[in-house]
Amino acid sequence: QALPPRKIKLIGVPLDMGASRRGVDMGPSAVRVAGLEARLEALGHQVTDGGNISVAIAETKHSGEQNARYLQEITETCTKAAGMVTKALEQGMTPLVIGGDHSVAAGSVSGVAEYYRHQNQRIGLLWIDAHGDMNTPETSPSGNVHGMPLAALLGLGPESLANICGWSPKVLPENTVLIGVRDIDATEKENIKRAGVTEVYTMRDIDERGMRTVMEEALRAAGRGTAGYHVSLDMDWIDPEDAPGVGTPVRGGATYREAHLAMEIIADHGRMVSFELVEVNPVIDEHNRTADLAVELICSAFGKKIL
Ligand code: NNH
Ligand code: MN
Ligand code: MN
Ligand code: MN
Repeated sequence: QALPPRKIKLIGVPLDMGASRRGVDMGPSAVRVAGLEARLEALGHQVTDGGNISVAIAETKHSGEQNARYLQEITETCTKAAGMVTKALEQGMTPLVIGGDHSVAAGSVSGVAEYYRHQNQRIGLLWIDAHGDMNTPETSPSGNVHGMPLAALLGLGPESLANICGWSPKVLPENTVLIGVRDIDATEKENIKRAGVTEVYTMRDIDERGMRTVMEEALRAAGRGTAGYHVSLDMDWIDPEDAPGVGTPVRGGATYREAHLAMEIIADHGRMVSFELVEVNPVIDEHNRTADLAVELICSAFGKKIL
């Protein structure tokens, strides 16, 4: 049903220091409990669960600078995640990273970019999120690092995150696409401009032009001149009606079907090189339904078809 079959390396990252609401550290467990491995294998893929990366417990650490709390611990975790992602790709496997808060993306995307850099290729990036995650410590209204990973990947900072694997930037603005945004901080807007990211599809664009058109354009931009693209899916992209178990719910998100359609289109194009799903918060979920939806969407992205 899902052709061609892939070897998938599952990497759990129980990180919640990047967010102020606690509980996303339980995300990897909730997504496993929802049957991730078995359901991917039912599609014909071969899944190897690499377990969870060891992550510091917030209570055992000092938060450090208030404009980027736990930056040091987060950088350490992201560095480990990057290494595991690069290694999975070297072994011919497709990395599937489960967070954890979205700051992990600074590591996973770095790991993918590092692998392709050795082949003189670059990658594209689909950032699917209610938020832009384009803050720097200077512009962040919250000091939460999960609002900064995309800025790091584009080379705006924070510096320690931007320089994972020893180089920066990991993606070019023309291959970076924001999809589904509806909550951008005023100062963050400037950063998006400053970074040169023009491929921004807001919820309004999806409303007016439809998910199919938006995704076709998005995939074209992410794929232009690249080896393929990494998909970074923040579950708060989806409307809280369907995904209540997220740290920062924002009304007016993608519907259940729009979300599946986006993933189905990604699968049809066949150019996704790695996938990550973040911000599932079991503490405020309802009977694990956000994690169940997460597994469904991953299956659609890995080729599950209705018929
Ligand atoms: N923009 C806000 C901040 O930087 C919120 C970020 N929260 C997210 N991002 N969940 O995806 O603090
Ligand atoms: Mn297995
Ligand atoms: Mn995010
Ligand atoms: Mn978000």
